Amino acid sequence: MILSWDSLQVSFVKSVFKTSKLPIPEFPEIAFAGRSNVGKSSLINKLINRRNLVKVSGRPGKTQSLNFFLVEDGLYLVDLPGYGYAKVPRKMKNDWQGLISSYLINRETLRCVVVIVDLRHGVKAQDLELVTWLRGSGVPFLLVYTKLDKVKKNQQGKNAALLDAGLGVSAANRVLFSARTGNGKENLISALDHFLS
Ligand SMILES: Nc1nc2c(ncn2[C@@H]2O[C@H](COP(=O)(O)OP(=O)(O)OP(=O)(O)O)[C@@H](O)[C@H]2O)c(=O)[nH]1
Ligand SMILES: [Mg+2]
Repeated sequence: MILSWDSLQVSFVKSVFKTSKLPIPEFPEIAFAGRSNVGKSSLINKLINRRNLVKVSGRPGKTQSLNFFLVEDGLYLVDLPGYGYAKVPRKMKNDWQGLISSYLINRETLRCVVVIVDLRHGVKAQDLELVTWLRGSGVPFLLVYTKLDKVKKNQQGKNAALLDAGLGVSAANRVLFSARTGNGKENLISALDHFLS
């Protein structure tokens, strides 16, 4: 599927809190996962050139449902709730986990899960857990190390190498990105196109 990512028609479709409410799987899908506050929603906004179509906040735990966005009548982008936010009650946490893992495993139209990690931090247990689980489950994923603008130039490569080693990926299989500057957007797009083609 060939898309020009520059001037896309994107519309919000729905927020989903239950597996039974998922939209019909009629289009290829890309889902965005990562810790609370890592920048999932910001990354999607940058990707589609929209300032705030996807709600962004300084408050972790902003996105609490699976939010579906339709791109050009032919692709769903799915903003997932973040993990690792301690203040969420345990019962709710389990419900989310159930919803998200069943979505990721069963969604036949899901082409790729973009796993977003903060380039400033080392590997977090939950990131490794997710990546390991996706690998074991055969769900295709792409790692994106974000907030590149927050890391000094001479530190960027070192941080990325530590994440690569900790998560078990090669430099060819991840993308460095900044939602603030748009740095890395071209690489992200070509990586995504690969999953969509
Ligand atoms: N400097 C910088 N800030 C960023 C970047 N990406 C996101 N942020 C900021 O990080 C905060 C969280 O961004 P969100 O996009 O809401 O993060 P999220 O992962 O969707 O968060 P939840 O929905 O709560 O899980 C906001 O204050 C963003 O402006 C980036 O690349 N660089
Ligand atoms: Mg969000």
